[in-house]
Amino acid sequence: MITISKRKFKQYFESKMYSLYAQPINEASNEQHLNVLASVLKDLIAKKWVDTKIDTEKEVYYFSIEFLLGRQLKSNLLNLGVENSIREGLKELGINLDDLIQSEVDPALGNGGLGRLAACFLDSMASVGMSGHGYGIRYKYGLFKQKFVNGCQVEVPDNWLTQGNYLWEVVRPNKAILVKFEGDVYLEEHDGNLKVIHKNYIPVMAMPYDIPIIGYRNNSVNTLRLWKSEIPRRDFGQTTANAKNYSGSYEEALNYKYYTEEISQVLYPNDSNYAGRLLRLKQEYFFVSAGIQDIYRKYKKHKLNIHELHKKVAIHINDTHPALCVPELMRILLDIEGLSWDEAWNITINTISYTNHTIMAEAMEKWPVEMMKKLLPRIYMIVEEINKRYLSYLNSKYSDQNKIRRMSIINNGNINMANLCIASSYSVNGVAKLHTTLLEKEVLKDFYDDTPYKFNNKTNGIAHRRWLMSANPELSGLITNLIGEEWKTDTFKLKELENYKNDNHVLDRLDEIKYNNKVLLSNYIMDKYDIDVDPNSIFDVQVKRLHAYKRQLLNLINIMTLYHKILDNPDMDIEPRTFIFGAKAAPGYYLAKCIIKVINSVADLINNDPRVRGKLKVVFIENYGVSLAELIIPAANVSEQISTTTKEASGTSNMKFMMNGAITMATLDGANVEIHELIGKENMFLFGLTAEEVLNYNKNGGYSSIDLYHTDLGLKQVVDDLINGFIPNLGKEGREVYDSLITYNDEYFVLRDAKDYERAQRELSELYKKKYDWNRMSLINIANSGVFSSDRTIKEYGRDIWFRGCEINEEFNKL
Ligand code: CR1
Repeated sequence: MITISKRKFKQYFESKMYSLYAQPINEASNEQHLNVLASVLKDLIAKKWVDTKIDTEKEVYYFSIEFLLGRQLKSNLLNLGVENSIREGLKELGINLDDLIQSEVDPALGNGGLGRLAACFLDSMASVGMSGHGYGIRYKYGLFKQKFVNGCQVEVPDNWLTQGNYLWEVVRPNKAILVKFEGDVYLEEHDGNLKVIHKNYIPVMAMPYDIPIIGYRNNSVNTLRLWKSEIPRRDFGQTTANAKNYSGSYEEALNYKYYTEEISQVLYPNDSNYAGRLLRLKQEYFFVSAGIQDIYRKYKKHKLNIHELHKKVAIHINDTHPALCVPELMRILLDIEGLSWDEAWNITINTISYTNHTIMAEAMEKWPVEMMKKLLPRIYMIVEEINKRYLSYLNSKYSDQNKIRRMSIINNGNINMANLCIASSYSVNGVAKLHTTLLEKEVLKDFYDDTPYKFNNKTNGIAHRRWLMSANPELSGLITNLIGEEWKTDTFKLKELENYKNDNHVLDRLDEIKYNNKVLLSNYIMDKYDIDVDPNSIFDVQVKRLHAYKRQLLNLINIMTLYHKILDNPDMDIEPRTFIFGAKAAPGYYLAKCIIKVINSVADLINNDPRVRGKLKVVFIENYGVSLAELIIPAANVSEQISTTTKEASGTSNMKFMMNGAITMATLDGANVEIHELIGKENMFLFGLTAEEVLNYNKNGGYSSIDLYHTDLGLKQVVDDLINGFIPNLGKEGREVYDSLITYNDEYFVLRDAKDYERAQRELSELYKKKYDWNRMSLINIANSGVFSSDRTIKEYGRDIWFRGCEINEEFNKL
């Protein structure tokens, strides 16, 4: 927490304006105002933003290939507690703070849930006072910007660093690190000792860019360190004596420059999907190696005992993308520290913990041995050795060769990264109860049976400061008026809101606040798309990545069914609804792109049909991301969480919606299970196959979608609409979607669940007519959402994983 008076701030701002831009405030652009403000804030926190505490307490390093931060100004002001004085000060200088907040770029260095979770965790680690830092990549281009052209997704590069630098970053050239790719590795004898020599490697410089992560009203300022890849600068301190010689031709020099810079050029736009490309493997090793070397350097600087590394440092790998932390740490301990294998292994396995984020087969990373051998020769040797020892451990314990093959790290010419992570870490966690159970009982059963003590659940969470306090100030204000301030640091206190569940005055206020948020969103939709949506209609929202298993298609089929019903029965009594979508598809994911086109075409059809005017609207908001989420989620009445049961590991938008008072329409999948445990089926709408039913179907080849199609004529009509010209401006995309349902037997049970979904939607509509019942349910949702603060999640990670005595089972240690 810092304090600054309005007067002091104004002086500070003015002199910063002169020192940075040498001009008076009233001549500066909006962008310059923003830069000056960020610079003033960075100055204010500079003293607290100390580099390291490594010698006093255990530090956590969270490695993630994505950090989906969102805009920082508003949340930094909130966390520092200086918003009011700064707002006032700026006003007197003729500057509107909200304009500055809105004009900040939104760094999209992530795809979806995984990257946003990492950002929420950073916020929570700082806010609970934990010394926890992030390591990632400073991509020059973040996730593409989405535009719709004739209803189709078109990807536009996200050139977020338009000014060359990011507002909040500080570059630290003195802390650059050398990362080595390719080359030859062999052993040489030195004074009777064997030494690993790496020659002819390609040196790449990792340049650290630090972003401060400010805790909520405390003294913590942690660091997110993002690495940019560069050609080593001339004054680069580290030796490249054994490096490949690039003194050759101009062309060679250019190629080398390209090789180095390409690594941090662009974020892969796949969500829960394995890219499998050489450049991706380079990215993974690049940021992992830079981070591990950075930790090691700090550790040595403090002259700490290397044998106790695991007592001072916790390294967490967010999904398998940073899995190379394992062999990289081993490399340092073996080749640089000169420890024995057993010593090095003991430290490594007690330092590294791993989170699995998905059971989708297509997301499981497997790198070809040949690729890794060539790109990372020394790392590959270490992986091979780990595998050799792991196999001998497995062979000593089991005779079932199939099981051993399944558990092997290297198999069929591929390195299975999840297996590497599990074998080499002391903790493996899933991200919601059902997901962890599925890992233990199905997907990772062999490993769970082998080392059950490694497995644990950590249900995801969200930064309530951003998703409630900052995104929904009116609701936050009401909550504070009712129950005081304490919920801001202890969200379990939200439970006290239940005392007001029969207070009609409070329920009216809740209704009013939701309405106001809906007006804000309606205005945005009007400005952007010239579509007039009625804030009195039910705002029914599905925002997340586009993926077949998330079943935007199920939502659409229900919309089409409703549409037909109204056409058939124009006097039908229906609650007006606005269906809102937001979703990016991976550029190479053809079916997902077809679904976007179909939704857009249906939206056009419905929005232009006077027969359903005032009853139905469909809006697909382009370019969904963190900033739009902050506008959309507080305005939602209904939260669509309708994935095929077993497929969504957790979901986190479900939590954000709940905290903002939306009612969840859900399958019992991911963290919807926990929502259900908290509030019961009477406070949400449930439908669909159970996990058991889905698993049974999957074991027996699915159900027959074509039989269902022929027996349910309502469904048949809607499915046929995809190919019979009923939806204008739809061609091959409709056929593709049709085929996924009928020809390819509906892998995600869309048609199978459609009827039950329709039933649940009907019930929801009925409830909405009873205003107080609806708002009571909304209040109960908010009151029970406290457990989903990522502060809770982070404390659990700390208590059960990072700070627990993590001396792992003896037997395993000997690997
Ligand atoms: C899951 O699909 C989960 C997030 C964060 C995603 C989603 O259900 O909420 O992770 N998984 O845990 C993912 O991106 C690579 O896997």
